[in-house]
Amino acid sequence: MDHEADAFRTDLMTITRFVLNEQSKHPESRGDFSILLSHIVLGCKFVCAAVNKAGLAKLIGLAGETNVQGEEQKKLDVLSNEVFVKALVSSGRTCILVSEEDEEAIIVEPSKRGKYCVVFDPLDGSSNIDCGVSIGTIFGIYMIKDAGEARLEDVLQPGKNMLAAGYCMYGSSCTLVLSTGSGVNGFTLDPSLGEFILTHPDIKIPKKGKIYSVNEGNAKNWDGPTAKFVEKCKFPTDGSPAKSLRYIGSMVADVHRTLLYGGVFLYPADKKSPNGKLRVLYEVFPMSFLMEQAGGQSFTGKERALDLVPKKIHERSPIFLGSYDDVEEIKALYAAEEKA
Ligand code: AFP
Repeated sequence: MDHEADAFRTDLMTITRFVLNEQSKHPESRGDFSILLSHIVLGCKFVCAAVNKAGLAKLIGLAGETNVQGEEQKKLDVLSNEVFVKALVSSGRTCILVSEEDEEAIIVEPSKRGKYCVVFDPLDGSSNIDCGVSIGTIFGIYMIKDAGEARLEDVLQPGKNMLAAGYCMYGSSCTLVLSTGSGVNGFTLDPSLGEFILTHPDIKIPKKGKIYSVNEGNAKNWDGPTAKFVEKCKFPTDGSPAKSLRYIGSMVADVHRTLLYGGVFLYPADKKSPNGKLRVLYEVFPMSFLMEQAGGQSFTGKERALDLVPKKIHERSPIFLGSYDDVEEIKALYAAEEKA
């Protein structure tokens, strides 16, 4: 990269410009999707600012307690949820919202309704907040089947029906990764401009990776194929070098690294949690959508993750996602077990 030229770059591809360019490829488009996305981007900027201030907030009072002004402080995940729900409803483009924070789906009142359903985790990895580890927002977007009526079935669709998916990572920088179904692009927030700028165009995951990412503390409860795969990562029998282990415990950060460097992220089923831990609608589907769009794969241990049809909005599923060849190995181990 020519850093000198970069320092003086004046022709910036902002996320708004990028989305409008995409929109112009569809002359029939009325701009509804661009408007929805601009509201999601606003939510991400708001949460980014709140996360950056989280350490500072401790000086004036702990989350959930009262600060020196006597005001009740909201926990960051509760605050993030409120921010996204309000941003999405006020876009006038949504009809059903499913949030990790809310037991029930939110059906938007008719006067504010649009044709999109948004499933999201407003602040995933929130148990990491207090130690400053990267956390993020994950989202997926569906279109409603019948514009006249909003029903729960509109969000209980397989992930392959999603129109778009993405995440925003609040880390050393704030990065928004998005796919609208034709590749994956990454944008970094320039704090001086308050704009997300295209910094990672057309992300492609390496075909095979050198990293595996899993909570090994659950190993004693794993099934055979998962245990065999991890064993192969550490003690390969084909002459290839052993893989490195990297696990942050914050899905957005673990998946972001996997997308850029390659390798595999797994949250398998185990004896204690036969459906794994991660939620289908707002963790498994959006991340699987991005992986496939970047040339990788995503598998549940039984099927392609995006083919799964959820029956409940907060359903969980095991997940293995990442570099094409690595996931192919996991699929072969499950196929062999089924045969045996
Ligand atoms: P929290 O939101 O409770 O921190 O959970 C984060 C998460 O859902 C996901 O981001 C991680 O990949 C996963 O859980 C980590 O789970 P383990 O702590 O069981 O490894």
